[in-house]
Amino acid sequence: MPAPAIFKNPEHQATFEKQGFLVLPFLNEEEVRHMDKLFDELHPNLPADGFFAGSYSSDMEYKKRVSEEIKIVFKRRYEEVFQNYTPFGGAYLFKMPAPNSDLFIHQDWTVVDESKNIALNIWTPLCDITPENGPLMVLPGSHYAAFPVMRAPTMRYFFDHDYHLAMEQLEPMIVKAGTAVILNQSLIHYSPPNKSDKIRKAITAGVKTKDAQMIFHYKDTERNDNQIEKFEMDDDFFIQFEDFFKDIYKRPTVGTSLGFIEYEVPMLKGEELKNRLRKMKTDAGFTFKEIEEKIPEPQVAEIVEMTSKEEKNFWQVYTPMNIAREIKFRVTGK
Ligand SMILES: O=C(O)CCC(=O)C(=O)O
Ligand SMILES: [Fe+2]
Repeated sequence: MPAPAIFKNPEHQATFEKQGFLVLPFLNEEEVRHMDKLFDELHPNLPADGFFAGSYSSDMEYKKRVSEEIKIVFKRRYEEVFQNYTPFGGAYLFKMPAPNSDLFIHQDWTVVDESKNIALNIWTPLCDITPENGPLMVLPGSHYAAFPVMRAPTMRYFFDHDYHLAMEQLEPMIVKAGTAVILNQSLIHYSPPNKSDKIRKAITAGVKTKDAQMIFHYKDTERNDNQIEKFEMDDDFFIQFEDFFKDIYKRPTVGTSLGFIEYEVPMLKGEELKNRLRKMKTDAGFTFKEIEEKIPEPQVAEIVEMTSKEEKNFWQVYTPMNIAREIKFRVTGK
């Protein structure tokens, strides 16, 4: 049994199921201003560069305060948009204007049993998003219903081996401040560096199927088998890590172990991955970008034609720089 409908509006539900995400106006101007002001109050000293999530912080008070405020401010709209739901808090996400502020392509962790329940990430920017300031980019149709996989910090992504094939198919979410991109947490997403001259602030707010048990998986990377330990967790476990980048890779010290399950992530690569991504994207109603992988040989016929027309010899037309540019164009289309 898949998760019961979580959107009140059947059209929202249908679009969300098809695409794995839905774009909806969410916070009004006043709510955006309120969350933006709170961010400034709580972050008097900003880092020089990088991407940050509030959940990386070791300050428990700060993380609880933000998570509770998100539940309060988002409630107005939750009540209008959702049914059969439980909110589970959230965090600020910010990108400093710097080349290292990108976030690697990923799927969010499995936090509910996705065969029965659903977990949403309501990603809401506090400024207008442009192609330059680090937009969220999603791979339409790559969610659990199309390809059911489990995710955890010590588990690989099914597209890891050839992740560039997934990168090529991402679509940027160019949305105004307060407009949410509501993602299924299993959807593949990424965000490029912020190339503007201002910080890019956003909020991630969690909503799940009503009363769904939070779960988390731990794969001991020392083990050479497919045993994965499953834990029942509190709703706000993602803000309970003290030293985020160390603790997420360790066996959890909070929650209750339910014992082990046998599971192996199906790893796809090359043509098999490409075909799967093509199906995902086209089923979601998006165009798959057919990108030629092979670096083409310079085509002699073309050169001869150009040489006679332009009366230039090979090296005048095809300087090493031109060749490099041509190859880049043929590979990336830019
Ligand atoms: O804010 C971003 O750029 C990325 C957000 C993200 O990965 C998430 O909300 O799960
Ligand atoms: Fe994410």
